[in-house]
Order: sequence, then C-alpha cells, then structure tokens
Amino acid sequence: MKLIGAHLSPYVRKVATILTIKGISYEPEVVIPGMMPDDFIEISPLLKIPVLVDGEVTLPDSSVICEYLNEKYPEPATMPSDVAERARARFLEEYGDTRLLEYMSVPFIENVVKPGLRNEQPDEDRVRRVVHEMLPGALDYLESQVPAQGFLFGDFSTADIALVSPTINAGLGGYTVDAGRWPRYAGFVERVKAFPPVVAVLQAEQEAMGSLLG
Ligand SMILES: N[C@@H](CCC(=O)N[C@@H](CS)C(=O)NCC(=O)O)C(=O)O
Repeated sequence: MKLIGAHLSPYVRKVATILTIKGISYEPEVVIPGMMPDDFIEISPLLKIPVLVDGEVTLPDSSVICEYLNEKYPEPATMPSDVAERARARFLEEYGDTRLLEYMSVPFIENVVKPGLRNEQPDEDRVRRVVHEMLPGALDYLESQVPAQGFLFGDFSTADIALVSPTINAGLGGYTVDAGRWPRYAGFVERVKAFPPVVAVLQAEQEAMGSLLG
C-alpha cells in the first residue's frame, strides 16, 4: 500500500490515522502541493493530495479513501455501524475537511509555510481576522457537536480525526483553542491527539518534518 502526499497535510494525516488504526502498513511517497509531477493528473484529476495505491486500486480524495479502507478492511471499524450515526459522521468529516480547515489552515500557512518554505513574511492581520472573526462561529458549532468525554460515536471514527486534524495544523502555526470559551472542543482535541494511532502518526510527521517544525 502506498500513501502519496505531504506529511503535514491534514487530509494525508486523516488517511494515515485510519491506516494505522487498521494496522495496515504503508509506504509514504512525498508529493507536495505546487510541485506535483506532470503526470500526477492521471491519478489525481483534481490535482490534490492524498492518493492511495492499494495494488490495482488507485484512489484520490481522503474521504473516498477512508471509506474504501473501512469497507475493504472492516476491522476495526472506523465508521459507526448505525446508519443515522454514519450519516452524521460523514457530515462532520465534511465540516472538518472544508469549513474548519479553511480557517485553521491560515495560522499554519502564514506562520509555518510562508516563513519556513517560501521565505515570505506572515500576514499577521490575516491570522488575527480569521482567528477573531471567522473561527469563533465554527468553534461554537463544534462545541455543540463534540462529546464532553470520549469520541463522537464511542469508538474512534474518521469524523474524530477530521474534526481535529486541521486544528493540529493551526497549533503548529501557534494557535491554541481557548479552553475557557470552548471547553468541550478543547478537551476533545487533546483526547484525539492522545489516541495512540494519532500519536504514532504525529511522531512520524515530526521525524519527517523536524527541521520545518523546529
Ligand atoms: N477533498 C480533498 C481535498 C485535498 C486537498 O485539498 N489537498 C490539498 C493539500 S492539504 C492539496 O492537494 N492542494 C493542492 C491544490 O489545491 O493545488 C481530500 O479530502 O483529499
């Protein structure tokens, strides 16, 4: 099995977490956004990472990949068994992948990617605007969705990592969730980060990206 992507991508991290939970060993192959090989479009028509290669099967899109992995390798399950819960898990996964990531990527891009990879100055006003004006609404919503204890649907699911992976990137860019204002979500983030498969994935990222992460 091959996981094509870049180590700090929240979407790649989501897939790496699911592979790790299922005990599937995989070989990471680095493809960095903006520096994709010319023929990458043949395996990723939207020109995005990650892409999974499982024998004859090549799949783009982290949500499609996670669903494929859960159907092909069902144990341990990484989606709830109840139909309605599974639908809710899919929406929460989508929320993490889109709205939450849109906001949480800003501290990461401005404070990690720009100075570390592009030799550019961070736009601190942009970070302040997103953190103070846009992110609070998203965090209010998540505060109403996540549990006070444990994970969203009992056993760890794809939705759990999808709702935390973007926040891990923001953390690398110096952002911390205010636990006074959003205690449930702040606690949930810490529980997901402490889940052993997530710890292992973050450790591998740290080893691969040590110089960028300082
Ligand atoms: N819906 C896709 C989104 C993937 C995505 O946006 N990946 C980013 C990297 S974190 C990317 O490849 N960006 C390249 C670009 O937009 O040019 C998924 O879940 O895999």
